[in-house]
Amino acid sequence: DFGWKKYNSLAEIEAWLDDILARYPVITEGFVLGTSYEGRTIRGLKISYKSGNPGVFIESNIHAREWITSATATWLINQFLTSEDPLVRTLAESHDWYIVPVLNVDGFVYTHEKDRMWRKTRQPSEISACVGVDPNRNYDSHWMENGGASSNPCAEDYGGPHAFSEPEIQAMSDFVGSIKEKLNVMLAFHSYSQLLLSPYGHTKEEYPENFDDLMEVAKAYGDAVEAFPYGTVYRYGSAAGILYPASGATNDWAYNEQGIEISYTIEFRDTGRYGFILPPAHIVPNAEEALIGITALLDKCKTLG
Ligand code: 0X9
Ligand code: ZN
Repeated sequence: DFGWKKYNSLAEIEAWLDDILARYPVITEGFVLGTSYEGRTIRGLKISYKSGNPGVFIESNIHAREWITSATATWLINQFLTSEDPLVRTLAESHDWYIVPVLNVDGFVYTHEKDRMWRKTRQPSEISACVGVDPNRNYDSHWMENGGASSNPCAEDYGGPHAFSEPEIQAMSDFVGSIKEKLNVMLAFHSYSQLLLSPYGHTKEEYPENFDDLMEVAKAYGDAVEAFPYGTVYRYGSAAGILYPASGATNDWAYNEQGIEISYTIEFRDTGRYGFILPPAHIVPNAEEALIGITALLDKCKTLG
């Protein structure tokens, strides 16, 4: 059964979502992003205490093996609904939250049932025996440019036969596109490395026009997390600048094509000791850090012009 002392299956997460929707029928609303290649429904939860709040979109578990992301996303949902801490209440009630705990549903199920280290989607290739596309290279934003993705279907960063070839990513595009006027912030949850990555992913020769703001906001997240009891250190910079070129990723697409000016990839714990196989004892501490960091990030956003 569902909890944060262990990692949960997709069925457990969905049953818990149903329970939340039944318990908080006024504040929460379920939404359907779309249908995966294997026919699963991709579900999201909207939390809104009052209309007209700035919107924050959280995309989680686009990479199948990054289980800490959905564990953290569900913990945040629970805090936004149940916390009695006034700072958390203020955060929860002053934003409209759109949260997709598991975007890559097919891959996620595959990591539970067949291969714990699976990353990609599960759509077969027409030109290869290798299965799946890197969904975080499949958005139509500088797709396949500058060596930021592979054209080899067997590669872990295969960009796909064309942009939006993956139904999960097309669904994200349709849904986010339909609410983009309401969205101020896009956060894409990943693991691991403890990083906040801004646009751009496709080049380090150019930087976004609001890069100084993006770094100030990222610093606020990092400082808040480091000051928190565990002293966990996050580094920050542009994705191509401090990590590697990656084109067609969620936060770059949100920034470049949807005009969402505050847009990050967040790489959670750890820095490599356990990597993707992060022990469940890290779930709550990691999620606490995400809550502290997101609070600081959104507070800093309010001070920007
Ligand atoms: O390579 C990725 O997709 C992300 N790292 S991960 O280890 N979780 O796979 C980083 C993506 C950041 N790049 C851009 N935002 N472009
Ligand atoms: Zn990832």
